[in-house]
Amino acid sequence: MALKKILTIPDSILRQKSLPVDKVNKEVKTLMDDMLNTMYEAPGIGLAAIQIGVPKRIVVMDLSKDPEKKNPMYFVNPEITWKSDLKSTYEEGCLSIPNQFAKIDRPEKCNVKFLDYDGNSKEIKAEGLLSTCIQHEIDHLNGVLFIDYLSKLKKDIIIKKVSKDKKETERVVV
Ligand code: GNR
Ligand code: NI
Repeated sequence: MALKKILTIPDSILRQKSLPVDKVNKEVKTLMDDMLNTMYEAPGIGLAAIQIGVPKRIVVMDLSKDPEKKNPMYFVNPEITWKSDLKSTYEEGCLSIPNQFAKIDRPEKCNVKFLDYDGNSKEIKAEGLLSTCIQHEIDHLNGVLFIDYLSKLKKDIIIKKVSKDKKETERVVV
């Protein structure tokens, strides 16, 4: 199973809007397997296909606290069908924005409709970390990043920091 490179800001591909998947076929399943392994390797708790450069509406997630007990979740064409008016705050990070964290307000609860790994239609009620994470991932599918919710000043500082770190890493590699 292939590990893919995770794109980081300011890569403009991360701003593309991903397209719906019309069938959960073998190709889509292989992509989901590669995404899951790339996410575990990172490590992270969620990954959207666009983060490895594929503009399809696919998300994988694993919120299990025990690395021995894997709990992979797959969301194809996820859609929020309901969200609470009540908001909650969570300290978010993103594999595409390495080493940067910020408190973000989002609806505390939401309902999400999607296709699972077998292509079956599902709808779940999400709260807590699952609610935060699925909203973060659906944002990726729409080209939105958590830094877009920050002030211009905070956002610019993060973009500058990540760009600088990226250039320094490039220098070491070269
Ligand atoms: O690994 C991740 N952790 C995380 C923490 C708080 C809120 C959202 C996330 S998702 C992130 C992985 C990622 O970038 N997914 O797109
Ligand atoms: Ni992210």
